[in-house]
Amino acid sequence: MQWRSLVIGLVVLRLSVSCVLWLAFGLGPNLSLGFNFHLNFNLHKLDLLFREDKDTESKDNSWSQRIHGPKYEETATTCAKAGGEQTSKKKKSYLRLFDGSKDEYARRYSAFPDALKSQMKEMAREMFYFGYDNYMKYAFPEDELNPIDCEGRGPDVLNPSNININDVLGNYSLTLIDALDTLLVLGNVSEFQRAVKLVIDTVSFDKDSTVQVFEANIRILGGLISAHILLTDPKQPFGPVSFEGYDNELLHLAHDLAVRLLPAFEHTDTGIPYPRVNLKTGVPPDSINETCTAGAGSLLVEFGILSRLIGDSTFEWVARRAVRALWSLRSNETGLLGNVINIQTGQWVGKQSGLGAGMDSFYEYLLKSYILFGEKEDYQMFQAAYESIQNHLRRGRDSCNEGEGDPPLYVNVNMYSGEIMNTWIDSLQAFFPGLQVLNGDVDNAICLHAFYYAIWKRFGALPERYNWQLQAPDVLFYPLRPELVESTYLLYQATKNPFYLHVGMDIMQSLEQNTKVRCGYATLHHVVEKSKEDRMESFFLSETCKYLYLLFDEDNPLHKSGHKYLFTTEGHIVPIDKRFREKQWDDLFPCEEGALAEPESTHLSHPSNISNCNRIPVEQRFALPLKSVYMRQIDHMVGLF
Ligand code: DMJ
Repeated sequence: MQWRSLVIGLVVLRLSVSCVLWLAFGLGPNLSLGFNFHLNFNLHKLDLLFREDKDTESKDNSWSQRIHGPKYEETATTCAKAGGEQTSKKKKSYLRLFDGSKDEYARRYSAFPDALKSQMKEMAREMFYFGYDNYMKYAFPEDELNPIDCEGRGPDVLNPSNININDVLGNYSLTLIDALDTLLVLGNVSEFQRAVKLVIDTVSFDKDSTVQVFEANIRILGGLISAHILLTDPKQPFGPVSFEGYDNELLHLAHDLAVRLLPAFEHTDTGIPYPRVNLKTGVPPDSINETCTAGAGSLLVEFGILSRLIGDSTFEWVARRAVRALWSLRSNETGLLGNVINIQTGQWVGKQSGLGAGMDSFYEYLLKSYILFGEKEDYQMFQAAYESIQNHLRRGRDSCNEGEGDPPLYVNVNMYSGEIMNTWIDSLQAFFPGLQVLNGDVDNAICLHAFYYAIWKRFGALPERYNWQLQAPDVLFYPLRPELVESTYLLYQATKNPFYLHVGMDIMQSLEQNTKVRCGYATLHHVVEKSKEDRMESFFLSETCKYLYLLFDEDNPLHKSGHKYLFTTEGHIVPIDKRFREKQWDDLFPCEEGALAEPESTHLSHPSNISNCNRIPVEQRFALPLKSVYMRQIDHMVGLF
């Protein structure tokens, strides 16, 4: 009986809403119960009805216009007629229709009590230890924890072609190495020391494991060098971390691994490395000649630090040569790179240019290498790449917090023509707002982050691919990735806006609710149904938990010690230290010009650092980072209401 009343009530309500819209704008018949598509469709009708200047607005800044293609055109004609009278009477924007509700957002997000912050910090700490302790109990020395069956997981030896597993798991206690510096961030010096000793005593790279060079570099090499640097830092900002008898073993292990990765850089005509090596035997004879841009071009931070620590330029040289080779193959027309390349011919096999899978950390390491090593060519490449991204990938209104039109979004385009190739964005792209913060572009960072946060709110996770045209996931899994919380943390550092603490809390609560299982946190197999896979990737402890904890721990030595740190793409912390800016060798490429010719003026405008937050207008630091009207617009566009 109650159900029936409820259903009848809903139908009546729906019909009333339709009637009102029908009378006002002629929209009634389109407002169906399957509202995701239609609401979006209606948004464009509203947009057209109230657009101030249809001709100038309809230039190429509206990505949602592309959703509907020819249908949009037809609608545009009809609506332009229908709305002509109203627009001539009074110029309006559909955004105003949302204005009435702005307080709802301000109420929800504009404060975050200290007590809640402490509670969230504790929750993040417990989250880490639930995963870490269970890994140590049930899985170590294997690579990963299967959190549902409470078992360890190593490489899939029975199925060598299972690259989803074998690219990452090398039979080298991956999760422990990846988690080392998180232990220090959490202030657990004794467990850090115990873990370091375990690594020294048990890990060997003399294994018949074929791993991806990129994954071994960011997770293992990065984990080892970060732990080594923190251990040997004379200032000991994380407490008395060093211990008697430590004889640079982590650095030796890192060096040993890097030497085993070097064959990837041999016998390649372009200098772009092979994607995989066998740690014992080198590049497998049946290796493919194709690799992705991120895989080949994101080795410079770890390889460069290693070179500078041990005084051997080889590692930095091969990594830099790969970056230069990729860079030289960018399109002359757009300045964009593709996502997959043939390492012998230099031909682009994948011509898609985007910010997510296959490309993400390539951009990230151009800027981070510059921040760390101070090499001008890295910054020049980054700035040129950023300009091409803004010119060819970015759609939507010009300013995040001003004006009309769709929210800014970065789409996947053909590297040569700049034409949109598909209508999805992926979960990896959520790292980009964090990089924009490092580059001082907080405005764009705020908007892109808000879009991903809206998707998170809708599913309680980020689907691996989200189709903005269909307002639905294209690829449904979520393997506990850190990118959104990473950007949330960096935006909080830049703005100190309590909004980002709420985002962090939301993320943590959904992780607890949707991914916690018997012995850890599990990959979501299906973000809608919330079914799970028995896998906890190592980056959950090295990144997701670390960024969550740091978000709520304002007094962490990382923030308060007076030293500056950089996060590698795997979230490993490295001090920005003058010793990494000093090379013990001459120019690596003495006979060649730089990757870019020297600019006329050698003056470079530097990326912002943390003190830049003082330059953010006060209202942006303490009110909502994004006006309510735009937040609501984004929520609407991802189908949240
Ligand atoms: C991490 O291993 C790194 O952040 C990498 O750059 C890409 N993404 C995964 C986690 O999602």
